[in-house]
Amino acid sequence: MAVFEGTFTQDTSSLKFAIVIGRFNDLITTKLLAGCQDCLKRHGVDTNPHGTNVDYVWVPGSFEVAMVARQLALSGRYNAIICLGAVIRGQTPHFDYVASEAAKGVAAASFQTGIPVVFGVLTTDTMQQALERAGIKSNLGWDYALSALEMSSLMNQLRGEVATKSVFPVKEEGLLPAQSVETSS
Ligand code: INI
Repeated sequence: MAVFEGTFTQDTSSLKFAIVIGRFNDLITTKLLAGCQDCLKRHGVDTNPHGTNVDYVWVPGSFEVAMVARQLALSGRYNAIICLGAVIRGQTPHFDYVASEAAKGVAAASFQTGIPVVFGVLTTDTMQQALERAGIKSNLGWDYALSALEMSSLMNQLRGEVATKSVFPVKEEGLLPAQSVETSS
Protein backbone atom coordinates (compact mmCIF):
# COMPACT_ATOMS: atom_id res chain seq x y z
CA MET A 1 0.00 0.00 0.00
CA ALA A 2 1.13 3.60 -0.23
CA VAL A 3 0.65 7.12 1.06
CA PHE A 4 -0.05 9.83 -1.51
CA GLU A 5 0.50 13.48 -0.74
CA GLY A 6 0.87 16.56 -2.90
CA THR A 7 4.16 18.45 -2.75
CA PHE A 8 5.14 22.05 -3.43
CA THR A 9 8.60 21.27 -4.74
CA GLN A 10 7.60 19.75 -8.05
CA ASP A 11 8.69 21.30 -11.34
CA THR A 12 5.98 23.91 -11.71
CA SER A 13 7.11 25.25 -15.07
CA SER A 14 4.77 22.94 -16.96
CA LEU A 15 1.73 23.36 -14.71
CA LYS A 16 -1.27 25.23 -16.08
CA PHE A 17 -3.75 27.13 -13.95
CA ALA A 18 -6.81 29.22 -14.63
CA ILE A 19 -7.92 31.82 -12.12
CA VAL A 20 -11.58 32.90 -12.28
CA ILE A 21 -12.20 36.19 -10.50
CA GLY A 22 -15.50 37.84 -9.55
CA ARG A 23 -15.54 41.57 -10.23
CA PHE A 24 -18.18 42.17 -7.51
CA ASN A 25 -16.40 43.51 -4.39
CA ASP A 26 -13.24 43.89 -6.46
CA LEU A 27 -11.63 45.83 -3.62
CA ILE A 28 -11.32 42.37 -2.06
CA THR A 29 -11.00 40.09 -5.07
CA THR A 30 -8.08 42.03 -6.59
CA LYS A 31 -6.24 41.60 -3.27
CA LEU A 32 -7.00 37.88 -3.20
CA LEU A 33 -5.69 37.69 -6.75
CA ALA A 34 -2.47 39.48 -5.76
CA GLY A 35 -1.94 37.00 -2.89
CA CYS A 36 -2.61 34.12 -5.23
CA GLN A 37 -0.12 35.40 -7.81
CA ASP A 38 2.52 36.04 -5.16
CA CYS A 39 2.29 32.43 -3.94
CA LEU A 40 2.34 30.94 -7.43
CA LYS A 41 5.30 33.12 -8.43
CA ARG A 42 7.30 32.10 -5.37
CA HIS A 43 6.70 28.48 -6.30
CA GLY A 44 8.14 28.97 -9.77
CA VAL A 45 4.95 29.58 -11.74
CA ASP A 46 5.06 32.28 -14.42
CA THR A 47 2.01 34.40 -13.58
CA ASN A 48 2.37 36.73 -16.53
CA PRO A 49 -0.97 36.75 -18.39
CA HIS A 50 0.98 36.54 -21.64
CA GLY A 51 3.03 33.60 -20.37
CA THR A 52 2.26 29.88 -20.60
CA ASN A 53 1.24 29.01 -17.02
CA VAL A 54 -1.78 31.05 -15.99
CA ASP A 55 -4.96 32.23 -17.70
CA TYR A 56 -7.20 34.80 -16.01
CA VAL A 57 -10.95 35.01 -16.48
CA TRP A 58 -13.03 37.85 -15.01
CA VAL A 59 -16.74 37.28 -14.34
CA PRO A 60 -19.43 39.62 -12.95
CA GLY A 61 -19.66 38.04 -9.48
CA SER A 62 -19.31 34.95 -7.33
CA PHE A 63 -22.51 33.50 -8.72
CA GLU A 64 -20.84 33.10 -12.13
CA VAL A 65 -17.44 31.71 -11.08
CA ALA A 66 -18.47 28.04 -10.95
CA MET A 67 -20.06 27.96 -14.37
CA VAL A 68 -16.93 29.38 -15.97
CA ALA A 69 -14.65 27.16 -13.85
CA ARG A 70 -16.52 24.08 -15.04
CA GLN A 71 -16.17 25.14 -18.67
CA LEU A 72 -12.43 25.72 -18.20
CA ALA A 73 -12.00 22.39 -16.40
CA LEU A 74 -13.81 20.57 -19.22
CA SER A 75 -11.28 21.96 -21.71
CA GLY A 76 -8.67 19.62 -20.18
CA ARG A 77 -6.06 22.38 -20.43
CA TYR A 78 -5.51 23.01 -16.73
CA ASN A 79 -4.03 21.19 -13.74
CA ALA A 80 -6.26 23.22 -11.43
CA ILE A 81 -8.71 26.10 -11.46
CA ILE A 82 -8.80 28.71 -8.70
CA CYS A 83 -12.10 30.54 -8.11
CA LEU A 84 -11.88 33.90 -6.36
CA GLY A 85 -14.85 35.88 -5.09
CA ALA A 86 -16.08 37.87 -2.11
CA VAL A 87 -19.61 37.57 -0.80
CA ILE A 88 -20.34 40.07 1.97
CA ARG A 89 -23.54 39.89 4.00
CA GLY A 90 -25.94 42.76 3.43
CA GLN A 91 -29.43 43.57 4.68
CA THR A 92 -31.20 40.97 2.52
CA PRO A 93 -30.99 37.18 2.10
CA HIS A 94 -29.18 37.71 -1.24
CA PHE A 95 -25.86 36.80 0.45
CA ASP A 96 -27.10 33.31 1.31
CA TYR A 97 -28.20 32.52 -2.23
CA VAL A 98 -25.01 33.78 -3.87
CA ALA A 99 -22.71 32.14 -1.31
CA SER A 100 -24.52 28.83 -1.35
CA GLU A 101 -24.76 28.59 -5.15
CA ALA A 102 -21.08 29.53 -5.50
CA ALA A 103 -20.04 26.79 -3.06
CA LYS A 104 -22.31 24.15 -4.60
CA GLY A 105 -21.28 25.13 -8.13
CA VAL A 106 -17.55 24.98 -7.42
CA ALA A 107 -17.91 21.56 -5.78
CA ALA A 108 -19.96 20.30 -8.73
CA ALA A 109 -17.41 21.62 -11.24
CA SER A 110 -14.69 19.66 -9.48
CA PHE A 111 -16.71 16.44 -9.07
CA GLN A 112 -18.00 16.50 -12.63
CA THR A 113 -14.64 17.08 -14.30
CA GLY A 114 -12.07 15.44 -12.01
CA ILE A 115 -10.02 18.64 -12.11
CA PRO A 116 -9.26 20.37 -8.79
CA VAL A 117 -11.36 23.52 -8.52
CA VAL A 118 -10.30 25.57 -5.50
CA PHE A 119 -13.05 27.35 -3.56
CA GLY A 120 -11.56 30.80 -3.00
CA VAL A 121 -14.81 32.63 -2.40
CA LEU A 122 -14.68 34.58 0.87
CA THR A 123 -17.97 34.73 2.75
CA THR A 124 -17.98 37.30 5.54
CA ASP A 125 -20.44 39.36 7.55
CA THR A 126 -18.59 42.64 7.00
CA MET A 127 -16.18 44.37 4.64
CA GLN A 128 -13.73 44.66 7.56
CA GLN A 129 -13.67 40.87 7.97
CA ALA A 130 -13.12 40.47 4.23
CA LEU A 131 -10.24 42.99 4.23
CA GLU A 132 -8.61 41.20 7.14
CA ARG A 133 -8.60 37.97 5.12
CA ALA A 134 -7.48 39.63 1.91
CA GLY A 135 -4.33 41.36 3.04
CA ILE A 136 -4.72 43.37 6.26
CA LYS A 137 -3.93 40.42 8.54
CA SER A 138 -3.34 37.56 6.14
CA ASN A 139 -4.15 36.97 2.52
CA LEU A 140 -6.18 33.84 1.87
CA GLY A 141 -5.34 34.19 -1.82
CA TRP A 142 -1.98 32.68 -0.85
CA ASP A 143 -3.65 29.67 0.73
CA TYR A 144 -5.92 29.14 -2.27
CA ALA A 145 -2.88 29.06 -4.58
CA LEU A 146 -1.16 26.58 -2.25
CA SER A 147 -4.20 24.32 -2.45
CA ALA A 148 -4.05 24.47 -6.25
CA LEU A 149 -0.34 23.56 -6.24
CA GLU A 150 -0.87 20.72 -3.77
CA MET A 151 -3.88 19.28 -5.58
CA SER A 152 -2.13 19.50 -8.97
CA SER A 153 0.77 17.51 -7.60
CA LEU A 154 -1.50 14.98 -5.87
CA MET A 155 -3.68 14.41 -8.92
CA ASN A 156 -0.60 13.95 -11.11
CA GLN A 157 0.64 11.28 -8.72
CA LEU A 158 -2.72 9.53 -8.56
CA ARG A 159 -3.16 9.61 -12.32
CA GLY A 160 0.29 8.11 -12.84
CA GLU A 161 -0.44 5.47 -10.25
CA VAL A 162 -3.88 4.59 -11.58
CA ALA A 163 -2.52 4.37 -15.12
CA THR A 164 0.20 1.89 -14.19
CA LYS A 165 -1.40 -0.11 -11.40
CA SER A 166 -4.78 0.44 -9.88
CA VAL A 167 -4.63 2.17 -6.52
CA PHE A 168 -7.83 0.52 -5.40
CA PRO A 169 -7.97 -2.64 -7.49
CA VAL A 170 -11.38 -4.21 -7.25
CA LYS A 171 -12.33 -7.53 -8.83
CA GLU A 172 -15.35 -9.66 -8.23
CA GLU A 173 -13.56 -11.41 -5.38
CA GLY A 174 -13.02 -8.06 -3.64
CA LEU A 175 -9.85 -6.06 -3.06
CA LEU A 176 -6.73 -7.67 -4.52
CA PRO A 177 -3.06 -6.71 -4.23
CA ALA A 178 -2.24 -4.02 -6.81
CA GLN A 179 0.38 -6.14 -8.60
CA SER A 180 -2.15 -8.86 -9.40
CA VAL A 181 -4.40 -6.51 -11.35
CA GLU A 182 -3.93 -6.48 -15.10
CA THR A 183 -3.28 -3.07 -16.56
CA SER A 184 -4.33 -1.99 -20.02
CA SER A 185 -2.20 0.40 -22.00
N1 INI B 1 -21.61 38.83 -5.98
C1 INI B 1 -20.51 38.68 -5.20
O1 INI B 1 -19.47 38.19 -5.68
N2 INI B 1 -20.52 39.08 -3.89
C2 INI B 1 -21.63 39.62 -3.32
O2 INI B 1 -21.57 39.96 -2.11
C3 INI B 1 -22.80 39.78 -4.11
N3 INI B 1 -23.99 40.35 -3.52
O3 INI B 1 -24.04 40.50 -2.31
O4 INI B 1 -24.94 40.66 -4.21
C4 INI B 1 -22.75 39.37 -5.47
N4 INI B 1 -23.83 39.52 -6.25
C5 INI B 1 -23.75 39.40 -7.69
C6 INI B 1 -23.86 37.97 -8.18
O5 INI B 1 -22.67 37.26 -7.92
C7 INI B 1 -24.10 37.91 -9.68
O6 INI B 1 -23.03 38.47 -10.37
C8 INI B 1 -25.39 38.64 -10.09
O7 INI B 1 -26.47 38.19 -9.32
C9 INI B 1 -25.70 38.36 -11.59
O8 INI B 1 -25.92 36.96 -11.82
